[in-house]
Amino acid sequence: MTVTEKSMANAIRALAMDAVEAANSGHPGMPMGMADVATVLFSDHLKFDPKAPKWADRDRFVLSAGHGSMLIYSLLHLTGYARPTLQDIRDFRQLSSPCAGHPENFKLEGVETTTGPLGQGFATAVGMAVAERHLNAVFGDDLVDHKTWVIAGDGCLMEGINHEAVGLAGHLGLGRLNVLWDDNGITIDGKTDLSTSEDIPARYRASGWHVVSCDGHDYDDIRKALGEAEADPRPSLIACKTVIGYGAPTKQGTAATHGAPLGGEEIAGTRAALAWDHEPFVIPDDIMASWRQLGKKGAAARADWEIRLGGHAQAAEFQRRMAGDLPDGDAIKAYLEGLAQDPPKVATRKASEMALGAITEVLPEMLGGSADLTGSNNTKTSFTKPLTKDDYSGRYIYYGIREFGMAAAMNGMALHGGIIPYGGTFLVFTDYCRGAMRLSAIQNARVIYVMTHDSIGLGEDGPTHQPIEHVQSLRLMPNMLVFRPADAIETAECWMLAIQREDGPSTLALTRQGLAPLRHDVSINLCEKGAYRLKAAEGDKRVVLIATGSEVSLAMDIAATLETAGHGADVVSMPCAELFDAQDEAYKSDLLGTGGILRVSIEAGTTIGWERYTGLDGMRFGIDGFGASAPIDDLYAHFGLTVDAITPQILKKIG
Ligand SMILES: Cc1ncc(C[n+]2csc(CCOP(=O)(O)OP(=O)(O)O)c2C)c(N)n1
Ligand SMILES: [Mg+2]
Repeated sequence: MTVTEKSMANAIRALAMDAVEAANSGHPGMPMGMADVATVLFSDHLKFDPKAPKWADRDRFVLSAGHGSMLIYSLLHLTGYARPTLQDIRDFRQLSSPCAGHPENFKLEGVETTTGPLGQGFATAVGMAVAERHLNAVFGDDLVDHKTWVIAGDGCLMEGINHEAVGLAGHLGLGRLNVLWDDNGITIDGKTDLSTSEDIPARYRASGWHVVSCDGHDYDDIRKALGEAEADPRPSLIACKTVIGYGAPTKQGTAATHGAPLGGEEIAGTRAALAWDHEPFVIPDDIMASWRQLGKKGAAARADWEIRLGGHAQAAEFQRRMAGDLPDGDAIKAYLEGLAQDPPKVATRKASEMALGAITEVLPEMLGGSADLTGSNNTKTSFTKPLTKDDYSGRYIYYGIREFGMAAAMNGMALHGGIIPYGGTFLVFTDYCRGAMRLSAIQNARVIYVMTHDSIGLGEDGPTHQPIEHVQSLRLMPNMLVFRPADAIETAECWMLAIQREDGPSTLALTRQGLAPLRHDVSINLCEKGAYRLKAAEGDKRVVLIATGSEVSLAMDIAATLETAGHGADVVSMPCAELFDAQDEAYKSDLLGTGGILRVSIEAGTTIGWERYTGLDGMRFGIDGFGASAPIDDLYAHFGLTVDAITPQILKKIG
């Protein structure tokens, strides 16, 4: 008997409901509802090879509705990826299993991106689609010619970030992006008409998308819609009308199937309704064989691609870029040596632009952008012409006022490979980016956030624009490196550390205001250890001043005053607290001072957390309320961040 598509889809349904039941937790409804659509996608459209999950020219498949993780786990298992094994699926949601609650890109090959926070998978896929077009423009059809497919739910489309992602994809004409919308009319609270009456197809069409719909349980109709989507030059939304929890006799079509085990009785009823009379986790040989056969169909395309790569003039450069390796040589050595000759007094945002000039010249994989603050973030260089719908070879994206969308798209580019994305906005608007920054960190994605206007130093725009808690709160985020350089040389050093870091994101917090040069020696990257002694005490050491960014020169001035008063003071510049934390104890205690030495921190932001370095008996200068609107010098005076305000307090403390 030939195996029907329905029975292949039912294998997904069975694995999903049984795994959720075994874990006593999870989301069976979505995989059961989208099983038919996914079966058609994997059999007729998706270009993939389970034996080569990292094949650079594979289609990218993003399960944006990450709660339906059992859908992707089932598909990976059935089509023949090495993992997940059946045992992995049996252990769904257990510590030992790569089948985590939501798909994690670092746990399973075939999972292109971590999803779960609704809307972000979709927005990440936009970045993957940009990466594909850009690399295609650089390396040609022979090496780069693939599509990006997304399965998204009502929630992904309802999130605010969807507006940003859809707008960007439509504007950039990303025709190889196809989104399968699980149009089941259900979310957790019940029917979608509880909370929305939006005309979603109209919104997409108005944004330059092609929209088509289908009955998500009718194979011919699904096939037709997917074919139309592939053929259309615009990005496509395929509205797949589905029944959540398809097959569950009393619960299908209801929110009850969304996020809870179906229960023994309902599962028995589902088995009967689907005519699936196999034990839990048992896939009959003929159905498994059909799936495995389907999983082999991409091998020939992959072999052809390998041959094309082998004979390609740009093969080595393509492989270097996809591997994420930097080219040989020191990208900024000459630039740094030039700086050292005549260190300029510039804002670190300007110093960042200068460093980027040198870096983007020699690193073609750098692809920049800004959320409508190009002239303020100083993110564009003469080597990065605009990336547009008409010229994808460009290396600069005008993201528009879409901070969250920009950050998620950058994740997609980094995860796609071949690109090191960087993008800017004001530091205060990291609040808008934060969900995606967190996913950069979780996913070990090399994304560089260029965040300018990093304190009250921006002056007159006032408290809404003045970051207070931002630097410190980003330091709290695991695997995020936060750099706050103090002058042009530190800025260039921090840029290189961010670029050299292959396994995670970095944030550069940069000033609007000019900063005096502090460093002259460029023989080694002093920022590498996160903190270093910029000035050693001349007199008998009583104080260690620890500062970052714009406050380092203030610390130098305070130290000079203390020395004049007969008290030796070290100044420690700490451009990256996380890198400093990673040093050995000897380095740390030598730098911070021990045994009766007063430690003082100065940073124009929250003082919370600085006890970590100053100890409870140290002193912390910063700002623990919101900022204010005034010229910069007035603000520093108002918040007590001046030599005159701080020095007497230190003198009093050391008696
Ligand atoms: C940003 C975010 N907010 C809330 C949630 C919690 N959540 C998970 S699924 C879901 C409902 C999603 O509805 P839909 O996409 O229609 O999925 P379906 O119920 O159809 O499977 C919610 C609110 C989340 N994962 N991410
Ligand atoms: Mg839904």
